[in-house]
Amino acid sequence: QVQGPQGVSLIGAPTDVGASCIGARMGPSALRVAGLAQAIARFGLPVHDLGDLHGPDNPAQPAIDGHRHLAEVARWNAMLHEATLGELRRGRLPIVLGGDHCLAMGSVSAVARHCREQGKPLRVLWLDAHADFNTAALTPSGNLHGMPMACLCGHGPEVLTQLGGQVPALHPGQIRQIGIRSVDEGEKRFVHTLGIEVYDMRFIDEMGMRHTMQQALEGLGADTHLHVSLDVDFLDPDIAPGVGTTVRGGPNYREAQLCMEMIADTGRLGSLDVVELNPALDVRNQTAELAVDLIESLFGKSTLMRRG
Ligand code: 6HN
Ligand code: MN
Ligand code: MN
Ligand code: MN
Repeated sequence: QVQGPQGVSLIGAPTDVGASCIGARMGPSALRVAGLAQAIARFGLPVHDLGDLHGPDNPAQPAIDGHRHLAEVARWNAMLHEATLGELRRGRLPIVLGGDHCLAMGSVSAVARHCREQGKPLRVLWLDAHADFNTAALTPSGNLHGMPMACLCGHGPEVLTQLGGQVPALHPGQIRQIGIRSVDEGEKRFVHTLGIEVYDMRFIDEMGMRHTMQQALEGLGADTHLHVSLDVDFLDPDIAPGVGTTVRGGPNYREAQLCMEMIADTGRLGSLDVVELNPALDVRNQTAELAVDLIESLFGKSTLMRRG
């Protein structure tokens, strides 16, 4: 059960400027159609849907110096940074409705700034099939949705690393990556060099989701702010087909539920991204509905049921 926030704010960021495959721009609508606001309101929290941010279109241009659409990605993230920071300062729990995962640069940098101002520890749970630690020199695609972790850790173009007013926005020790199963060669070496704690699918297979989450959540302080960045491709494509970059062998329905429930049990959830949902590839909005179902668990649904 979420403790503390005065309410929840939904911030739509309908863009796919960071991706090759277009369609994630429809993510916010699909999540609203799947009943996200109503589902959260059932927990007795006021929900403020701020509507969608308006930013540049996807120009569909090739990469320049290793980055595709750098100016557009910077614009979207500057707006999202402001919007997220504003909601945090109002004491609300922001939920970013993506949009592709480049948006985490704006949201997480805002969360990091807010925690710095409040003197609160921050932990970021990165739920994803991918590490998203590419740089211009390492990327096979130039797509900025493959680079938000690197930028947040201070490795990337200044216009992105400086979004939060302090570089780096995040230190490797604040990050836990879960569900990882597709990492590019150079990116893999970089993740090792930085010393990121990665709970990849091999780890989850061997240790189980319960042990994985116990470790990922270990050492939280009483006032630690937990940010969850949920890339929908974290989930197994059998249950979540509505994603541009599916990778086989992700967490199944029960594993994903347990992951969310254990986060809920901490009572520390402070902010959330839901990204990479691509309704153009979905089947009857089932991936959006699954995301809403999982977010209910993240807000403590199962705990409430257990208590009757
Ligand atoms: N995502 N590692 C690949 C790349 O192009 O950098 C895929 C990135 C996917 C990013 O799903 O958020
Ligand atoms: Mn991602
Ligand atoms: Mn991904
Ligand atoms: Mn908090």
